[in-house]
Amino acid sequence: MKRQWWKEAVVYQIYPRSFRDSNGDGIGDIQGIIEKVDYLAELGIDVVWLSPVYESPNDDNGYDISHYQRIMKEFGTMEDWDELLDALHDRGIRLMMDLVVNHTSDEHPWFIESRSSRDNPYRDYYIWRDPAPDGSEPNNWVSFFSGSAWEWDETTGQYYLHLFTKKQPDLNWEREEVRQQVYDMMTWWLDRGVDGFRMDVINNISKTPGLPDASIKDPASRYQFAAEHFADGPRLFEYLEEMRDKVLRHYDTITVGETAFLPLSSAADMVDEESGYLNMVFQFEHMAVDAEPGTHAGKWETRPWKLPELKQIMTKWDKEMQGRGWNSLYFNNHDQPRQVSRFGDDQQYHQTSAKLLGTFLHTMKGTPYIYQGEELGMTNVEFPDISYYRDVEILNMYKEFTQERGHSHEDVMQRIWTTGRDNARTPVQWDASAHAGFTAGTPWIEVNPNYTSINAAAQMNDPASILSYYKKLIRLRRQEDVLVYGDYELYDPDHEELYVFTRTLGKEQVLVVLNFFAGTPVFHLPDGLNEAAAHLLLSNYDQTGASLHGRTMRPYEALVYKLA
Ligand code: TEU
Ligand code: CA
Repeated sequence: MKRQWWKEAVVYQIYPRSFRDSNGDGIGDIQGIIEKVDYLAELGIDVVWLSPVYESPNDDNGYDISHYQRIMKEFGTMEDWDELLDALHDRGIRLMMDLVVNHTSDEHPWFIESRSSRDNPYRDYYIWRDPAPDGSEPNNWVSFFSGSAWEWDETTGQYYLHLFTKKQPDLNWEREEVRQQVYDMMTWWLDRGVDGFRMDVINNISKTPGLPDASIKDPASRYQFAAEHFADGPRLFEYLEEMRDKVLRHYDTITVGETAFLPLSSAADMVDEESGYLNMVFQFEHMAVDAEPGTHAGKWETRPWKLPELKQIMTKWDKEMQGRGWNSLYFNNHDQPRQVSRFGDDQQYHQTSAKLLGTFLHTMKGTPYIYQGEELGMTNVEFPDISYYRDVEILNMYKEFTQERGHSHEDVMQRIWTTGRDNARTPVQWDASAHAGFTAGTPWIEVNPNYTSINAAAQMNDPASILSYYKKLIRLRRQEDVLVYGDYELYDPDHEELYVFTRTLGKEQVLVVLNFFAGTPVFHLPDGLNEAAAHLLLSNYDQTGASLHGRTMRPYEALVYKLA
């Protein structure tokens, strides 16, 4: 396993719309980020992953791009972007941009051309098909955001494919010119000084030829989830190899593919250090550990999750990558509910459980990703009505579930409170002033009412705060090579409350003991581990130095010990 800077890095994701508004229009912007680069430097992170800031009509908050080489006017100018890049680089922080090339906005010039006529040179930049004989959609694929994945276009009498909203038409990667346009755009950004890319749904770019119907998962619905036809397509690696050889290999980049539904073996091939194409991927198996499979509600149907299942998933991914590739480590991003609410306890054990989850993500083997506000223990939000919500996925699902599937308003609101993406998109809580110091204006989405108690200002100088603890975690990884490159070994896989593992690098060994719940189980030092020379590296509780073996754990207690 080669030593690489991106293996040693901690990445911080910024969702610019909700990070900090500098000009009072209620929308976060690049100047707002520039105001906070010292905060990021003090936190100690090494890379910023910046969600899309390109020109966009914001149907999906920037994941619908209408010009890849211009900055969205709400976020500022290209001069602002240059200033941000310099401000980050001056502090030794690298910048990873979001590459969204499975689809564009329907307001992109390419699509405007493509939809204008069947023989337009840009026609097959996108995926157009005749209607089925009865006039309905070309196949039965459902969109991620409710309804058919096809939209009828009257002008040319065909449908176009959109796995996401109808304002996000899928690009046709089979067209060589499309691929070359993407590679030219990537090169343009890399030559401007960008240090890497997070690649949005990058495994979706190759579809099953002929676009056949998906198998029936939800008999009550006309449309069926079709990941079998777009999550691991026949030309995916051909395209990524071309991207690697034409662009990536010429730069020292960090790359992470967002690869929901990509099988483990394909993911390992994708990130293989010798023969692969990207540094790492975001896998999603652990993001389904609390989902009730098999219902029409999919991710919106949740159930209590089981720790042994999480251990099994994380251990499987570690073993598959061992000696071959590398993993990302995350629980949060702009698409996921807040981890302290989902996997911790955002009431009685808010601070302790937030620190527990942070300890897990920063002592496992892989590159940790911190999502904005995670370092503050920001929580989910329960807005009283659908009118408070902004996310197109939520708004479409609310309509589908209440109008087409007969769910009550109360039932759907509960699902949105538990799982909705806007949980992660309420403005970052900087202080206890109006709108949490996010904006001097009216925020585009309401601030979580708990900002008066959960905010950066209240934690900045508190050594016991979640923020202070995250700084310690990041420093610990930097000082302990074993936490970056050490082999991971799981103990007691079936324990329902304790996650116990070691990291070993040569003679160095670290033991991590995590109590993921509020119970008080007794910890038994696994056979073969020796605590004689053990000393504490980090904990979310004060420690008395009592022996490890036979210790009664406290609620959400995290222990990180150097054994050798
Ligand atoms: O997400 C793709 C994706 O898999 C998510 O849509 C996820 O499946 C869904 O939110 C349910 O959890 C990427 C971006 O991260 C997301 O914000 C965009 O909406 C989407 O692609 C389209 O670009
Ligand atoms: Ca603004």
